[in-house]
Amino acid sequence: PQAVRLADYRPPAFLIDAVDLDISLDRSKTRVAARLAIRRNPAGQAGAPLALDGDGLVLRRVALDGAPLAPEAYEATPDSFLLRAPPEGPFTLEIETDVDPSANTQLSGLYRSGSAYCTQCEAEGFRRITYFLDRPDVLSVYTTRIEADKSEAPVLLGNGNPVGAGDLDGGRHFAIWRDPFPKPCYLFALVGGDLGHISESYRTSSGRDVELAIYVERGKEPFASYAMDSLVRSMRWDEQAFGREYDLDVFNIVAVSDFNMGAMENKGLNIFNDKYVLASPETATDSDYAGIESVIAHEYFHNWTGNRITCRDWFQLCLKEGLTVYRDQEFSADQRSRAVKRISDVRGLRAQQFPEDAGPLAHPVRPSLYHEINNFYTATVYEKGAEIVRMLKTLIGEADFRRGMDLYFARFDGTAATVEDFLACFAEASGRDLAQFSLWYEQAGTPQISVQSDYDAAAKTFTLALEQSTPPTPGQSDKKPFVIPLALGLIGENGDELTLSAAPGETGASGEECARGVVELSTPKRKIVFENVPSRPVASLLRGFSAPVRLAPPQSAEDLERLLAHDSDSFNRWQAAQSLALRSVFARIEAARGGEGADDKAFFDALKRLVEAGEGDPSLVAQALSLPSEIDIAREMGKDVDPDVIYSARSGLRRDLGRFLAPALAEAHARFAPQEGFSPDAASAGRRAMRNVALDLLAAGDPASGGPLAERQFAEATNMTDRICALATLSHLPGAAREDAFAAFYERYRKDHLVVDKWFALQSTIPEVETTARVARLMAHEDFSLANPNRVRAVVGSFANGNPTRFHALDGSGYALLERVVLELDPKNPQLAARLLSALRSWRSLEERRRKIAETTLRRILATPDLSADVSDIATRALG
Ligand code: HT7
Ligand code: ZN
Repeated sequence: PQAVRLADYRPPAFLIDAVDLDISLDRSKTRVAARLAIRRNPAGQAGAPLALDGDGLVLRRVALDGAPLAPEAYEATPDSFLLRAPPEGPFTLEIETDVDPSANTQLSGLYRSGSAYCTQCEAEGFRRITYFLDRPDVLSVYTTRIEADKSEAPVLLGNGNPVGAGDLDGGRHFAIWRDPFPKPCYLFALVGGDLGHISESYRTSSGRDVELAIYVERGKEPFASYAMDSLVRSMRWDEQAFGREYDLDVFNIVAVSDFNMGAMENKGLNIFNDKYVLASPETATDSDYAGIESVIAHEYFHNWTGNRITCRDWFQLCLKEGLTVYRDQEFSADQRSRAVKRISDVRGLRAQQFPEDAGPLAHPVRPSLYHEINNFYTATVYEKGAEIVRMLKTLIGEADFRRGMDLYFARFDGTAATVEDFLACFAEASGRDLAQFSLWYEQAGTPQISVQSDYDAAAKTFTLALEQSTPPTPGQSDKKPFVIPLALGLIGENGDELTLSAAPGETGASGEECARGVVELSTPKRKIVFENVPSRPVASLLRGFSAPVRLAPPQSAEDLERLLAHDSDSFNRWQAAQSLALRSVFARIEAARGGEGADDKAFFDALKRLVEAGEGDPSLVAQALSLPSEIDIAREMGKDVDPDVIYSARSGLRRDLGRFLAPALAEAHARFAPQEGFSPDAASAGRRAMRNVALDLLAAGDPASGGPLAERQFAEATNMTDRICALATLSHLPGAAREDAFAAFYERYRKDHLVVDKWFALQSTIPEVETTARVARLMAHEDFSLANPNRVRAVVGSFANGNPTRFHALDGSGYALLERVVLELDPKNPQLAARLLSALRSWRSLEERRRKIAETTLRRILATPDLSADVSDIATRALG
């Protein structure tokens, strides 16, 4: 496919003010009649023909201003429509196309999920329904008439408000929906099916009544109540935190089981992967509940950041996605423990975005070129995009940030905006020049910050010498310095927080920086001298992870222990535990090569004190005990990664820690036993997290006692979190008990596809040689289907992304399995195939033998005939 470049952006030559759709649903031949009110765009290229996008369409009829078009007046292929000489004035174009929803395995455009009809139009799916100017800067008002068999699809939903409905001859019926808010076609949606629903009335802060409904497979209605609760809380929060009210009379959510991503924010009609809607204590884990809350919020928040203000072009994707992720993260932080939420977001960023930024698929948060836009729904655009918004707020302060957001909403409502438009609002609100800040959108790569510290006991000064550098990334060899907000504090000898006092002169931090505890690093180097420091402090740097950077080199063990015990910043206390664990793993790796072994005594003692303290937030203690994953360790290593070496060093640490803490862990496991009744709230989830991390470490320390404890918990569990965590612990202990538990789990939940996904995923991540064969068996299981993305992700995605020793097996069997699935899936669902292939994005950081096999695999995939644009783009860039 052709490269698309940001620099080539031109306004559309035509605008489409109104779209009237008449869609007659049929399983294999759905008739789509579109009437488009078109006019030339005064800002567009004069005299241009009208070129509409299509994708696999069958044209039935076309008319201009009511008269059929002569064949020589236009040129139509399945993928394009050209009106050679459009009128100079406004005109109406009527186009009738046929589409086959049953044959749509890509899950883009109009397709069937189970027995329902549904759509997915972002990014370029609308062109698979009708010919159109399929670009986000063409905003139209839509009226949609949907017709279907009443028995097959008694529920007919569209965007906007319902304005009509009725019965027709032959058992058919119709519904008419009108959306008064101009929108790009990627926000179009319809649903038809025999669905159940729950509903609730919501009154906005200005007193408007909105009817909320969540549609699900019949019989699943009770499972949607947490999603509804999350929706109501999201709506209230957006009013309070951002002054944003909902704007239609109805808000509908539909859950479907076949969906390429998490959910979609179609105006007034969000369509969800049912994984992010359905929950009950018996079937959903605490992390499922948290996921539902955040995805419901995310899609709802798009109503303002994405829908009312949309993107001018797909290069601006972060404008809606980064900002909306930031908003959903803040929402969840307000609903739950802010510290735990931050830790979990940073874990996610480091696990997904850092490797992306360090490998061949690295791209700026706002890319300047793409071949396949579907491959740019990335952790960089979403998660790093959110970090940029958070940094902006840190830099300009809360009040100016809110003023900037208000200005953005006021100025760009109803338009398709750019990152420049967004930043200009904050520059205006704060009076600050954001030119250098905008580099965060333009330059890829994760900045490294190195720190030298020096305490002068005689002068009672403490000096920090900071330096930033950013490694080269594809197409960007030289990086300019970023503006980096560095939140910091100094921890004194007794663990007290020292007051920051800047030394006068050039090298001091400003009074304001000291007062806020945030210094700015905007040059390659900066030296900061603090005065009146009574004794050697430990610097607590990058508090709350105030910028998406790497800090190097790590501090000494003693400094980290001081931070773990005393830092007032919860994030950095957790970070200290992670850094100490990493030191231990690396020492163990060295020891295996004949070097000095790890001395973990002080670290283990510190963790023991945390577990025994029994006060504070158990979820924070659970986080401190959750060691860096094998993938975290590989990332820190950076090069010549051998997953087997990492696995055995990490297992050794878990074993030793489990043994050392055994009595405290056993006590915690008992202390946090389930209470009467189940609540998904953060406090209860924190208790469960602590209980389950204790169980897992106990079993790592002593399988002989931990195994039976896990078996008991598995059998007696009263909620899915406790049951699946027990099963996860058992999954690391080969033997009959484990296999019996898997069999019992399947028997119990075989009717619930979301729980069966967990059963598949857990087996795919067993770190044993036999697992690759097990995964092949799972793919032959009667419940496995390549047509269902959640199932494919559960089996193959979990294997490739969550089982490093097996996926990177030295005999190449893991890569061979991925290759086979990618190539089989590609003709059916290229978006999903491409995402799976991204598991190979860090192949260059592997040790030589694995690197060679990975490269050969990528080359073979790339040489396969008829590869989709999606997969060939990933393979090409991964090799590039
Ligand atoms: N904005 C939505 C993105 C999305 C999507 C993109 C490409 C292909 C399929 C898709 N489904 C949903 C989801 C979101 O970020 O809110
Ligand atoms: Zn989004």
